[in-house]
Amino acid sequence: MQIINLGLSLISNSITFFQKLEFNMTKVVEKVSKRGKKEPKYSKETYLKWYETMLRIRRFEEKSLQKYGQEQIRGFLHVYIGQEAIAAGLVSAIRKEDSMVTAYRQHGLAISRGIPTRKCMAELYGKKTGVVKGKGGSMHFFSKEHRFFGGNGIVGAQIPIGTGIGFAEKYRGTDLLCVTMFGDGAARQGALYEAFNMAMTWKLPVLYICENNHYAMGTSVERTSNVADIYKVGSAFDMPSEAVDGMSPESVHEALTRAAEHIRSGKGPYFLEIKTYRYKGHSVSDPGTYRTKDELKEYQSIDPIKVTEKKMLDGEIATVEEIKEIKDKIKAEINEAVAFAESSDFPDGADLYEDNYMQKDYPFTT
Ligand SMILES: Cc1ncc(C[n+]2csc(CCOP(=O)(O)OP(=O)(O)O)c2C)c(N)n1
Ligand SMILES: [Mg+2]
Repeated sequence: MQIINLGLSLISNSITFFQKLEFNMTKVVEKVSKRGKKEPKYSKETYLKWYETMLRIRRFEEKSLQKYGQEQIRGFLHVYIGQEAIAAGLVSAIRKEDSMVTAYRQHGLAISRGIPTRKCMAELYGKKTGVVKGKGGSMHFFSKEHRFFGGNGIVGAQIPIGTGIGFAEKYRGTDLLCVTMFGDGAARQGALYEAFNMAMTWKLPVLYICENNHYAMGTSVERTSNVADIYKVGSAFDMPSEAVDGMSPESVHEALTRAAEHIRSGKGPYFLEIKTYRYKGHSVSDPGTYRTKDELKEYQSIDPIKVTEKKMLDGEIATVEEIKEIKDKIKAEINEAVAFAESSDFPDGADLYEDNYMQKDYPFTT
């Protein structure tokens, strides 16, 4: 009986051994066939989220440029085209409850916070269904619900505002932070130096981000200071500071995650200089004579949307069909946003007296 049992156990062990061997062989073959392909660093969901965010912003702004050309949209229009990888990284690395404040080049950031494109488009059209009821336009989006505090036309004005929001979070004892964004031109403003000093002294939860797109209107970074590496400015305050590749959502995400962790642990502010590039002019009226076509082409060859799309296809993260589905969805969304804006009404004259400090129950002072 014992001999029979021993025999049976030997047979069953050998089967398991061969099953295991076969399984391992399959794995080896898979590995060999995938050799040369880089394993994706992040999940499919993350790549798709980045791609969709960037594409939504790009298509929204292309459409707004077109509608500006047709005189449907008036006033100022500063587009974010080329800088979208920053907005993508912010979506994955920053909490919805965190707040954000920025300058006038804001459509992409507002969309990344979750403000619906139809409300943004209606705002560009000056309609009462816009994100600030048609009273702000392109430069002055605001949404308490999305913790988006604007939208500022005065270069650098938002830096002390973001510092103040950070102060409020610390005072209330939350673990939230305020993402305070500004351009390379704004980095030369005196307000930045005062704000950095206070934020470090009081260890405020502020994530300062300089979106260095190389130009302040037509003036290059090199012409505004002998310190062309703007992140170095933080060292005057002993603020942790880094330069980041702003053409890659991965790099942006990683730097933001590192910075946010530092801030949330109570250690105070963090400064990231995110190096990026704007493909269009400063605003719609800019002929762009201060830069060469080759420089523009160089950055267009590393367009974050194209690169991410290629990466997803080459790495078999997403199929051609899945990408087409996203493209179609966004196209329909942006067309719907335009239809919504065009069919909405302009504000009434009497609306001028609402949503300002004259109102008794003004909702944004508490
Ligand atoms: C205090 C102040 N000075 C000057 C201007 C005019 N102005 C508007 S945008 C701009 C350039 C700012 O460049 P940057 O901070 O790099 O932002 P970007 O436009 O590149 O996003 C200037 C000088 C202004 N709006 N406010
Ligand atoms: Mg700039």
